[in-house]
Amino acid sequence: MRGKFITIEGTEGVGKTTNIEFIQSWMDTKKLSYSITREPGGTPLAEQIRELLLAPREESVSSTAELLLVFAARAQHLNQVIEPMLGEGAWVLCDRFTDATYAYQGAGRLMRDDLIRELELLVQGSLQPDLTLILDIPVQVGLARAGERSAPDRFEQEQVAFFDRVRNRYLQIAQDNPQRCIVIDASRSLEGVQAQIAEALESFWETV
Ligand code: T5A
Repeated sequence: MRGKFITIEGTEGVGKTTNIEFIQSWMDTKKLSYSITREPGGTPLAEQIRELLLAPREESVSSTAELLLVFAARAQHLNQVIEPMLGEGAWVLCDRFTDATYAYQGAGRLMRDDLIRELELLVQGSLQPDLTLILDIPVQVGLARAGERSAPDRFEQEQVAFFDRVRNRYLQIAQDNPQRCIVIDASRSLEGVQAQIAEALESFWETV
């Protein structure tokens, strides 16, 4: 049987990395075979593209170049990791996927949705996540959390208005895809966030 594809999304510093460990322990209790990966990245080539995308630089990066790099990394990741794992029956937990492109390149960079949609079709065909957890938090809180952890990458150097657009797009995506997306209130304590995630996972499990 084909594996399930779970993605975790949200604005900067929302707690994706922190909560992936929690989801991993849930998958362990269910005795699932799984792979944990991330975007951009997940293969040696895609990780190199990630470095290109995240490195702060003097040169201004064209939004089109950024969009194509994101999808180039995704094409490689799908081909080398996601599709083979799902085909073998393993679950795949991915830190960000195409919703991030609609949020960051679409709403953030103001790239046209129809262009993103064309690239989405080219790169992933009809493949969509089975479950997407969207961690939601006021932008300033997330940026403060991320700032305490490490120096800002190229995206984290953007203005608050950029991240407000990103956050609103994520909420819109959740509204448009209620069968796939669950919004988690990530402003609560870690225990509070994880209780919501556990509930979402258990509800999903009942449908598997
Ligand atoms: N990107 C990506 C695009 O533009 N287009 C795309 O298509 C894709 C796929 C890199 C960037 O790439 C862009 C978007 C991104 O800018 P990333 O590394 O996944 O993607 O993004 P980041 O958001 O930068 O990831 P971070 O690692 O910064 O944030 P996390 O993982 O959401 O947050 P985390 O878990 O590291 O937590 C941050 C801090 O908060 C604390 C943690 O301990 C940590 O110190 N924390 C909490 N504190 C209090 N209460 C809680 N509930 C907490 N939860 C976590």
